[in-house]
Amino acid sequence: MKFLHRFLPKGIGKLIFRFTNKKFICPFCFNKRLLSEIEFRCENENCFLEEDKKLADFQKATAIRMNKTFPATATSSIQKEAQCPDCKQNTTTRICPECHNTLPFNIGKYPEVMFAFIGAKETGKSHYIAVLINTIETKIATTFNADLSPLDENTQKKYREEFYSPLYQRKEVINITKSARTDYNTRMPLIYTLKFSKKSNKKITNVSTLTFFDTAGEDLNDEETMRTENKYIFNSQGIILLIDPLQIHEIREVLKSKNVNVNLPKENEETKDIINRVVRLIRKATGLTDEKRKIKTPIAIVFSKIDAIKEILEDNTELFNSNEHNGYFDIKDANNIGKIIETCINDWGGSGKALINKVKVNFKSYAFFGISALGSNPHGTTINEQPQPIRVEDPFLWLLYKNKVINSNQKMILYEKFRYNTKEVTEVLSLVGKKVIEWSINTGKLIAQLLNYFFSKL
Ligand SMILES: Nc1nc2c(ncn2[C@@H]2O[C@H](COP(=O)(O)OP(=O)(O)OP(=O)(O)O)[C@@H](O)[C@H]2O)c(=O)[nH]1
Ligand SMILES: [Mg+2]
Ligand SMILES: [Zn+2]
Ligand SMILES: [Zn+2]
Repeated sequence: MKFLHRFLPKGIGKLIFRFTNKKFICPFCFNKRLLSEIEFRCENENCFLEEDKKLADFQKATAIRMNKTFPATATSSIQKEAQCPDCKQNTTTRICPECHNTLPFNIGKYPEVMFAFIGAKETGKSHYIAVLINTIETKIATTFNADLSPLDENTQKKYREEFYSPLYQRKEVINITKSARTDYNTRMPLIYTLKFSKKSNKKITNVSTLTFFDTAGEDLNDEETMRTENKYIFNSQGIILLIDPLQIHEIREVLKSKNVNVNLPKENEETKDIINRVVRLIRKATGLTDEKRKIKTPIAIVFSKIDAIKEILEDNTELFNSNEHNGYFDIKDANNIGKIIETCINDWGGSGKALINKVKVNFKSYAFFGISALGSNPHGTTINEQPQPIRVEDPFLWLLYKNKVINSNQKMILYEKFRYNTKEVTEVLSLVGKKVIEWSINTGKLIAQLLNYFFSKL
């Protein structure tokens, strides 16, 4: 194929080569490579085993013995199957040439959307991911005619064992996330296929590969760890930054003064410092050194655990009424909620104001949200009932909307405005019209009278 391109006119050859040799980003090591560079791993249990140094490096293991790996034979287009040079058996296991992790079977086929969940220790990131995925699978699936399916066994197992089972089956809180420096499992993403279909005939209209990355709060205390262990932050198409209102000094003081009965967690790392690190990292990694230019990655600033501060937010009932969204991202509702949360952050005083300013100065696209994964405060390490989430889907849908995966109701709002305005304009025009006609008739009458008078004098 590569050879044939040489005989085609230069432009067309280049175009075909680019089309047939697209690039992909590995969801494990984040290297960008050509699809034709993807390698294979033999699946035959009886074939030779060999030391896999690249995979061992990724897993920080001393040595790993695995089935043999070998390059693809095609130089362009996506090769889905290859024959092991030793045992001659066919294999469909495709691996990243850099880190040797098994790649999602549909890599490069659909748009890839990666979301990074960040925030200080114990802000509620893991509980949020657990409840969000369940909410997408159940609620969003119905209101959006969508389907979220784990892409492989690893995702299915990881979600069930680390997120779903403790919360939904054993009714326990999820363990703190271990540092990716000591546990490579933390770096393993949850990868899903998200499909949307038509209500009428269930025809698939849109497919994306959706990847979620949980972060260990402690890894965000050090920029070097973030650069090496949390590469997804600067490779993601959306950032969800969680802020725990219970870790904010001013809010804790109000809660104490009102004798509100909640277990207050430790006051962890300042969110402001985390944003500073994230900004520096993204700027360095993407070469965005011009401080006048803003970061394009959309960032959702999310107040977690809003259930615990209900008493100091009591007038804001809207915050506690989940929105159905009904097949689109509801912009009007999001703006209302955003204002409530922004005001709340602003009211902390100096540090809250500084945080809002930092986000606005550095990010082109940002929005404020309020959510609760559990709906109530856990008792120590147990929860009383099934999670009763509040508004967990809002930031997620906003990021999908920003990535053009779903639509907002902005067009509908504009259309309504236009219709309303058209009605007003028509009314004004008909009034003006009437006046013009009246005026013409009167002027006509006057001219007729004048002519009459003029001719009678002749
Ligand atoms: N009231 C309330 N508490 C919550 C909620 N979600 C989580 N929590 C509490 O917050 C604690 C920390 O939540 P995690 O999800 O483990 O926090 P994390 O951000 O993943 O923490 P690290 O893994 O250490 O970075 C939990 O053990 C719960 O006690 C919520 O929606 N409401
Ligand atoms: Mg966690
Ligand atoms: Zn890789
Ligand atoms: Zn083999």
